[in-house]
Amino acid sequence: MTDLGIGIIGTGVMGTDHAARLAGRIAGARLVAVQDADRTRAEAVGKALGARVLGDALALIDDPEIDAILVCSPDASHASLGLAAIAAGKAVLIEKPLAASLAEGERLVQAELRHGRRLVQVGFMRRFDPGYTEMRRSLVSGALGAPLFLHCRHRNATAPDYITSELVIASSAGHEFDAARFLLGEEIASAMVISPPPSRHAPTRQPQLIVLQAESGVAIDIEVFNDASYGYDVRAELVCEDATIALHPAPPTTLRQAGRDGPAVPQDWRQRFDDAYRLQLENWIAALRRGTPASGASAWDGLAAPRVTEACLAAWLSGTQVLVDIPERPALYEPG
Ligand code: ISE
Repeated sequence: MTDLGIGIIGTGVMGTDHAARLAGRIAGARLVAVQDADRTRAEAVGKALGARVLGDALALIDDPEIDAILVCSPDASHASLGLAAIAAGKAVLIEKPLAASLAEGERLVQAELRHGRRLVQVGFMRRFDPGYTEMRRSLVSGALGAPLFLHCRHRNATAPDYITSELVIASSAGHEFDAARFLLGEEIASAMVISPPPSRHAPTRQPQLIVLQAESGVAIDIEVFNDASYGYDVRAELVCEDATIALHPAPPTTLRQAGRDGPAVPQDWRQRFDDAYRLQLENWIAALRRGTPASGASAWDGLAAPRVTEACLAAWLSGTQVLVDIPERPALYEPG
């Protein structure tokens, strides 16, 4: 079977990262073309990796040499590009978020339902991180007993100025909402939010402490702190009746510096989740080649995160606990 032709829309931080991975390390696929609103940026990636550079995202989707598309462009374009990929009958992996708003995400899900076959995967890469998958596997095995608490920490060293207190929830915490749904295998039922004062490093945005309750009653607390200075630090501990299990990212090096000895802390998510991004792409390509639905987050999962976000934002503004709207899951999105 010939390699799948892949096109990447958006050659910013994530598009460039995926392009390098696809061009070098993923069997069964080849990077055919890239596109970016900033042509110079696209040309730099295309030239370095031997891919064609196209001027228009829709032309890339319709290109006969391209079998599947990676969408890494700004959030506001995700839904329309996803719709165009569905209309062309091509598989598409959309970097999170699925869409910039709940309404746009719903349109995408409706289009996929009308198409009748799953074409959309959302880039919630943590579902492929060896730590998270092992936590899920242990829980499902029954060895831990029933889950009671899930403690999550999400710290960025720093964040761009456009990240507001709302985006701390909508953008950063979105990964935690999906990770909690993935680990527990159930929906989130309610949300509360408490905000400590801003750090002096970013006086205009508040870190957030989010407390969720899953449908079964499992209590989930999430610290999201985008200005932690020291590095990128994602933690999770699942406390169950008979045992607890926690992520233990093993950095490949130990740093001895300034009188201290310890594991180095990654500076951003590309380093921390390098394995997860690679495994996500490998699984996506392998599923497409087999002709089976991809095993990553579906468009339905992509829509669940903004539903939890919506409840969190209402809870934040009102200072109360808010229920999450959980519609019935269509058969197309039942776990396989
Ligand atoms: C960013 O968009 C991501 O997806 C990162 O994984 C997350 O850590 C960061 O906070 C987000 O802004």
